[in-house]
Formats: sequence, C-alpha cells, structure tokens
Amino acid sequence: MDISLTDRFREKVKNASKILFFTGAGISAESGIPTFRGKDGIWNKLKPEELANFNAFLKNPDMVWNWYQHRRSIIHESQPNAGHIAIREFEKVFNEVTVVTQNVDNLHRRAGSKVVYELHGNIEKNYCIQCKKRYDDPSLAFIDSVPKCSECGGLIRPDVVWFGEMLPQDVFRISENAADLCDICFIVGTSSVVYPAAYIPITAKSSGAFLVEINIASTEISDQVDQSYFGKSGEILPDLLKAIMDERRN
Ligand code: BJW
Ligand code: ZN
Repeated sequence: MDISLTDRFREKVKNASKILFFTGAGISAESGIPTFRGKDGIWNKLKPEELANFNAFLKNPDMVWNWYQHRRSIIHESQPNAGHIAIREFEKVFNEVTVVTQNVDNLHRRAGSKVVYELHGNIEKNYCIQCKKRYDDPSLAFIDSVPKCSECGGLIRPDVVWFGEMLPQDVFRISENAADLCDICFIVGTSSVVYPAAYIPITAKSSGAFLVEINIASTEISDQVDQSYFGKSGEILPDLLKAIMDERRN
C-alpha cells in the first residue's frame, strides 16, 4: 500500500522523539483473535453483562472461567502479526516508544515491545478474589472448572478488568503520563468507546500530540485525529514504518 504523509505529519515525524501506541482488539484480529464489537465481534453473540463482570463470575464461575479458558486457548495458538512486529520496530527509529494496550493477549510483549502497559490486565494471569494471592502459572489456564485458592479456598479469577471495575491505577497513571509527554500518538484497532482507557489519546491530544488513527473503519475518535489510515493494521503499520524511516533518513 502506498502510504503518504501530510506535510504536518512529516514535520512531526522529523522532530519527534516520544511515540505512543494506543492499541485495541483490532491489532490482534489478524492473529486470529476475535474483536469485541463490530460484525465479527464476540459481543455480537455473547452478552458482556453475562461474562465480563464480577457479578456474572460470582453467579456462574465455571461458565465465566470456561469462556476465558476458551479464549486463552485461541491466544495460546496465535502469534504476533506484522502490526505487532512493526510497532516493535518503531523502537529502532524513535528514542522512546510506549505501548498502552487495552488488550489482554500479551502479543505486544511476545512481539518484543519493551515498554508495554496493559490497561485491562493480562488473560494469562490470575488471582484469588478473597486474599488476592497471585496465580500466574499459565498451566492454570487448562483447568476445566474454576480453581480454588490454596491459601484461603477463594475462587481464582482471570487478572482482567471487567466492566464496573477500576483499572490498575499505577498502570493507568503511568500511561496518562506517557500520553502527556508523547509527540505522536498512534491509535490502532480500537473502537475507542471504553473508558477510562479512551481518555489516553484525548490526553495526548490536549498535551499537543499529533494523533494518527489506523483502523479498518471510522470510530468515535476519527473526527479528532490529525491523520487517518483506513485498512488492516498488519498491512498499514509496516508500510507506515517504512515511510517514516525514509522521512527520518532525509
Ligand atoms: C481493526 C482490524 C484490523 C478490526 N486492523 N483495525 C460512560 C462514560 C464513561 C464510562 C462509562 C460510561 N458508561 C459506562 C462506563 C463504564 C465502562 C465503559 O466504558 N462502558 C462503555 C462501553 C460505555 N467502563 C468500565 O466499566 C471500566 N471501569 C470503570 O469505568 O471503572 C470506574 C468505576 C469503577 C467502580 C465504580 C465506579 C466507577 C472498565 C472497562 C473494562 C473493559 N473490559 C473489557 C474486557 C476485558 C477482559 C476481557 O478481555 O474479557 O476490555 S471490555 C472490552 O472492550 C475489552 C477491550 O479492552 C475493550 C475495548 O475494546 P477494543 O479493544 O476497542 O475492541 P473493539 O472490538 O471495540 O474494537 C475493535 C476495533 O478494531 C474496531 O474499531 C474495528 O474496526 C477495528 N479492527 N480489525 C485495524 N485488522
Ligand atoms: Zn486466597
């Protein structure tokens, strides 16, 4: 794909040193991991209020656990795609590259990105709902019914952020700080409807960052960005990286 940069974007690229990627489920779609919303999204078939909240887990722990187990097995089989890899490669071009992701799939880390902040947790990790003891051994993911804590007998839940729950405050604060300081913020594969995560690009913009959106469709944030690229992130990001490298060399 022919990627062209506007004059303003080119200017930003030349002078930028701090880059932030704000990513969502769309970046992992080409790895075979379903998104949440949209035509093929999982919320089309399954209701978030019956699965992605604490009360649903208390009401039917095995069902919720099994749903996560099913998703873990998909993630386990998947590999980072060209989009994740391109984001890692941006580290060769800019001094500071921060990835703030809403994804729980660990694919940015598996792709080798060095600074990754997970706003909604990590599906490979777990903790006890009573005593908060951590259970990060991935083999737990393959147990059929919800496991119980060895210390207190409490139910063990996936370490993800459900609706109505606070995001990990330290992770959110450090992400907001990175958004405040970045020169360019790339918004990749997210519908930008879930808060407070969706404040990240808004914070970046209000601190003067240039916003670039990469998505197959327009989103809630499209009218606020400086530049949009419509297409698959696994196709756009490698070409965009190339165009940016050329610009930095000149
Ligand atoms: C491609 C592509 C390709 C496809 N290439 N692109 C009103 C205002 C503000 C807040 C609220 C509000 N009403 C309710 C709230 C609160 C709620 C919220 O935001 N709800 C909105 C949905 C309305 N937020 C919360 O509850 C949060 N907590 C909170 O607010 O706490 C405060 C509080 C606590 C206690 C008391 C009082 C207050 C927590 C939110 C947690 C979200 N959790 C989930 C599940 C995580 C666990 C799991 O994985 O199971 O996180 S929901 C789900 O949505 C998941 C995602 O991280 C998140 C965002 O979705 P994302 O990544 O954007 O995916 P999609 O599917 O929406 O979009 C995919 C995009 O990719 C699309 O745009 C496609 O076009 C694109 N795409 N293929 C490029 N190849
Ligand atoms: Zn416990």
